[in-house]
Amino acid sequence: MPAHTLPSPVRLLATSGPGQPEASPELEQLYRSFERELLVPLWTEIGDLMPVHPKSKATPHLWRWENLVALAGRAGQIVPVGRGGERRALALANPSLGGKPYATPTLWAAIQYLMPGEDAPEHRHSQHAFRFIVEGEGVWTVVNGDSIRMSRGDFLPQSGWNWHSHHNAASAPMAWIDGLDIPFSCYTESQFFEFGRDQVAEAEKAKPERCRSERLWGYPGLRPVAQPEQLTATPLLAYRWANTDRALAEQLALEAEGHPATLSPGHAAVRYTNPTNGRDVLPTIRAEMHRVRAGAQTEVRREVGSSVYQVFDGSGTVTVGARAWMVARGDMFVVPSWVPFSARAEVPASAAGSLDLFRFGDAPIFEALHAQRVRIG
Ligand code: 1HN
Repeated sequence: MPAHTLPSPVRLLATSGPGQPEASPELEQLYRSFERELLVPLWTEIGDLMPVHPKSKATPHLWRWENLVALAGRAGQIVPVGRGGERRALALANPSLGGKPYATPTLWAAIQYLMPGEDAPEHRHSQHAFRFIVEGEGVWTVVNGDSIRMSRGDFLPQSGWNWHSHHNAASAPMAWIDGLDIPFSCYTESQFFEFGRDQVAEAEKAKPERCRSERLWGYPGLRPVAQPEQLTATPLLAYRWANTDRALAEQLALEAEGHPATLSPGHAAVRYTNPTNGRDVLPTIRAEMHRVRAGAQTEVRREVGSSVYQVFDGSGTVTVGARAWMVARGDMFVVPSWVPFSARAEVPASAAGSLDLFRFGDAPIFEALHAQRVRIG
């Protein structure tokens, strides 16, 4: 049997510095013995194990929507969607996460594309997911038999272990983004997956304007008394753009009238919540929409945990750590843990515009563990 060896990154080297022993032949021998026994002394490691604040492996990165859509469209021409591959989805791979299809250490983000008349087959998984639609319409997603219209600006949470399939009922292709907690569930080795029926009944491919969950749960401040009091994931399966837009516009209008309503001057924000408890829509994923008034700038914020943003509308500049990008509709970018983030909305040449940013992140995980911290400024 070959002796165990530690992978080279943890091969023990005598180093100089505070708290380090003098290099000597005896120390070398001791370190080789540690290696043979698969032991690592803390004094050589503590700086990496316990940095003074989070130092993310992920890097800030931006993907341009025009490239994402162009490549998804090419895949639409030559890659069929069906059982086995399951989804025509292209995942954003953060350049410093070892080639894995992970946008951040906890979050998966992708553009998904369906050609006219196409079906993405039914399955379910324990990972929590959502869809957000930056442009287009015509696809219905069927979640446990409830057919949900997908249109620009809508947010559709889909908690783990619910059956789902998608159907493009329109005569044009449609793209949208998916977010899932796949990296987190991989890291915690908690994944389950099951195939569903190969064909969804035609009757389930209904195209209602409003899905059953909206008809039951979609009224602010009103809950159906017959339903459970507390649900860990939201029972409301579609959050419509008209409501989100109105909520943001009113925050800015109230601010202009002198009433406190916004996060900071010119920066309105809403969080999508579970109507049974007011908490995040999904156990592992927080989702929000932010609106920055033309010419305004958000405060600089650092948070424990990572986020992915998609520009919903408008244009401006986003600054993530040492990177800054001019962004426009559809562009997606990553804000790693504890990296400072701010956004400034461009002043458009004509008409009053604002910068709308859809954001999703892993904050519920850290809040549940009492590990959340935020620093402003
Ligand atoms: C999935 O089921 C969807 O239902 C999207 O649209 C992305 C990525 C990995 C595994 C399952 C969807 C997915 C996924």
